[in-house]
Amino acid sequence: TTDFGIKEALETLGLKDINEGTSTGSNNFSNGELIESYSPVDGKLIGKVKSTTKEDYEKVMEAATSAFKTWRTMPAPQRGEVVRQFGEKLREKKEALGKLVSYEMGKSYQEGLGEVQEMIDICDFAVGLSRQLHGLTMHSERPGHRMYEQYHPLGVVGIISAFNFPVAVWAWNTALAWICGDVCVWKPSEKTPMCGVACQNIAAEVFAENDLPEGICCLVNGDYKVGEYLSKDTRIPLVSATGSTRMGKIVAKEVAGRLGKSLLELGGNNAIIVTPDADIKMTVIGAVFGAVGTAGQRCTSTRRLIIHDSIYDKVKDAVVAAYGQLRIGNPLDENNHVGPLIDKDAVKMYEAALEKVVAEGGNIVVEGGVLEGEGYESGCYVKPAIAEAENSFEIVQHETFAPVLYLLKYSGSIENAIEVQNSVAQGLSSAVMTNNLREAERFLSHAGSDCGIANVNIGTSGAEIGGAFGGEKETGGGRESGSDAWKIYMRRQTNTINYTTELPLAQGIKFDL
Ligand code: UN1
Repeated sequence: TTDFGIKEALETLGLKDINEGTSTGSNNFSNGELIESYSPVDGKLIGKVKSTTKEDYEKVMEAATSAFKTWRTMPAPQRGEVVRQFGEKLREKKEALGKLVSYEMGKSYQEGLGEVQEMIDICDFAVGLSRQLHGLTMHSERPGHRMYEQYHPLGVVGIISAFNFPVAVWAWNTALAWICGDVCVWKPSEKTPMCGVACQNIAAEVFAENDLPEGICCLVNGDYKVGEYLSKDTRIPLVSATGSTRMGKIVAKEVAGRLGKSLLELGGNNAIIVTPDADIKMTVIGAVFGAVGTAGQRCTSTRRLIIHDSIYDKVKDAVVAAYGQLRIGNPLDENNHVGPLIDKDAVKMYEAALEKVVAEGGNIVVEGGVLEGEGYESGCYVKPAIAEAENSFEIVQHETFAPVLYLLKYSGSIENAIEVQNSVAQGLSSAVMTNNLREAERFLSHAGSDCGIANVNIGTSGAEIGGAFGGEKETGGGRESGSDAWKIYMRRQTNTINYTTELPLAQGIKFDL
């Protein structure tokens, strides 16, 4: 059997001696217990990474706060140049990093490459943006006065990211934070620690080549306890956290308690509305990729299909037929569509969801189950499943991070479907499949989808980095990556300058001395 070039990829990424728990990422001060990373692909140990103790963390913060003093004074376009070089390094290492993402996380190699492409894209975006960190100018009410606003670097940005996008979400945050003049301390998921060290190695190389302190880019490893160091630390003005709503609520409370800022990108419960005017072929592609891509472990994964009763059977049959074509297996083998779940705990949650939907009265139309035998030794491979359900079911209201798709029926006008779509606690991504202009515009209107992302004739996942990414309600309200998402990484300052020899007061107040 082939190892799909994993050994070579690890070498390219500087992860050779990782079995000793060597902290190869420079500026990784970690000396704590070893975190073992097992691949969900074949169950084998990939390597061990040292976790960060409280003492180690203090050293990291010293390095970060001191690096900020240099970095913040560098002109933004010069910081952009460093980010450009980082993007170039990512282009060189795209295959190796994409492979590691696939092997450590379990998504298909194509999706691993796609994730690294998102990193490259955000670097390009950030480079241009480094010349556009602009505020507004306003007309002063006082003669001979000028008023404007400017954006200044914020400081140390804490980043907590999830296993499902082990490298891209970090890059969305860091590329912007860096051009904004901030330094970053990153806690990757303890389920994908090797990806964290690999990224740290790539960034450290760039900072070293530019004679810049590596404290601009810091890595801390561990579970939620290390995340707590970040959320409690008053030296960290912004904590950006991606993951479960449960985690986000804890982080939000902690950060708000010290009046810090948080950027939250949490759970989704994303739906595609399929109206009588939908293109069925496109609907099937969008729905199936949305539901089974990344084995249903994207926060944008399609969880619910809300189908008009007049075409319900037709859509159901087409989607069920497409599921019959899915090949489940080693994600590094490009013939497979669906890889494993991240670990056995995730498998248990998947099984529990299927039991629950049946217990609540749902009807399974594509049988699930855990795969066994050759190629499935890790115990993490499951069959994508489909159940007919009601939106009010507790399990349908809940985000299960697995390939379980619920079919829901609506009748009458699109308003009824929008009502169902919005009747969940989460508000990340949504889509409508229709060729009817009125339906599409209603869906996008003020009375339409309540999500941060609303698409027409494409699925719920696979957002481009040029737009602001994030959602409402229990998704947390944060926006990452494109548009003006950069503003949260900076502090705004309003400046009023008087160029006369008088000192008139605002609001016409007289104060004669
Ligand atoms: C996530 O799952 O946390 O829209 C991010 C998408 C990707 C990002 C998903 N661009 O599916």
